[in-house]
Amino acid sequence: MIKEMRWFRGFRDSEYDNDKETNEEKDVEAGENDSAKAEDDERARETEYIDQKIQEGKGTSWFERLKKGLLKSRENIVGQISSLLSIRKIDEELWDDIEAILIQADIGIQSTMRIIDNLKDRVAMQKINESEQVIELLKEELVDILRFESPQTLHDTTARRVILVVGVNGTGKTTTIAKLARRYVNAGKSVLLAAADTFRAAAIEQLDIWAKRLNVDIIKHERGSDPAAVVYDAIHAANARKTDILLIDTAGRLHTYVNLMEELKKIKRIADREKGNAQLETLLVIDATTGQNGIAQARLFDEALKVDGIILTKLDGTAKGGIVLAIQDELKIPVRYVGVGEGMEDLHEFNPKEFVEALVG
Ligand SMILES: Nc1nc2c(ncn2[C@@H]2O[C@H](COP(=O)(O)OP(=O)(O)OP(=O)(O)O)[C@@H](O)[C@H]2O)c(=O)[nH]1
Ligand SMILES: [Mg+2]
Repeated sequence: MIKEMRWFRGFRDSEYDNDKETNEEKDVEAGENDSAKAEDDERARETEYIDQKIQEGKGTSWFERLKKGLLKSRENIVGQISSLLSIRKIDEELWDDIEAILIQADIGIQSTMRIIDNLKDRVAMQKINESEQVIELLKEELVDILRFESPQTLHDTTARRVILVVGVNGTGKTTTIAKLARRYVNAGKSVLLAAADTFRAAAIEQLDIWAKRLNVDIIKHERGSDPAAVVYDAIHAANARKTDILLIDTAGRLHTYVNLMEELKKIKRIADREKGNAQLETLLVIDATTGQNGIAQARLFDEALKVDGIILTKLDGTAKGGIVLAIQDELKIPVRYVGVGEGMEDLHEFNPKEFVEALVG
């Protein structure tokens, strides 16, 4: 995978490092850029990679895929707690050990404390002395923490929607947009994509290949153009065509963090002003493998942009799937989707009960 994406990464790095380039290096690069064939080859490779992602995971049930994606976390949390419970009686030391397991699975101190307190109360009240029964109670507590009432409007599926997808670079914004676009197309909705990551030419190109593969339209401008102008055009196109879903891809990195936030705020202002009768949602993509750092990111994005929901990607790459609980409990922002793999089928609408079942069931 990493190999196939090298062109995009290489392109990114050369763009980021533009300021540092010497003239000599620029000449060399100009020579390389002249080679249209090389670019065609890279585009063909990226297209092949995308086609592979579309095929991946087909044929297995979504629950099996979710379970498989959460395997590392499952082994980490359930494996450890079950083996503890099978050999130990319920005492203070056992609670301390369960607490330590939950904290190291990134469930967060606040959530863990609450879970342990509730478990202790219930065990005392129900006079439970079989340690195996504790795991059932634990499941219920986990579901309870994850059950989060999101604003009603977000579930109004009949409204046209403008979905602004934000997040730091590499978290999975563009590929998640592709996954969402595909879901909406399969559900019979009309979809339009907006390439508002104008910082990198490769970002526009990547979204463009996805659009072709998914057979949806895309609004794009030149690299370096104002992303708010792309959003303005895309929203007007969506309004005129009465498009059900407009998905906006944004940059994850600019020269500075402040620039990025100012750019995103501007995009959001324009989107809000021009959206007509569509609903505007801001979804933040977080990479689960970044652990508690993802929570810090979410705080900053929420402060600047007021985030409506979170998409947590790469849960398949971590044993600390407990981060879902920490996010939802500490930030009070609903997790809307979870990503458990690179395949097109690996994005799941977040359902607490199913998630806990897949995690500790
Ligand atoms: N394992 C795994 N990989 C994922 C998941 N979601 C996305 N990825 C991968 O993460 C990498 C980065 O994804 P992108 O969609 O390009 O990320 P981005 O946020 O658009 O990145 P920038 O455009 O640089 O800001 C790709 O290789 C994706 O296939 C997931 O749920 N699991
Ligand atoms: Mg991207």
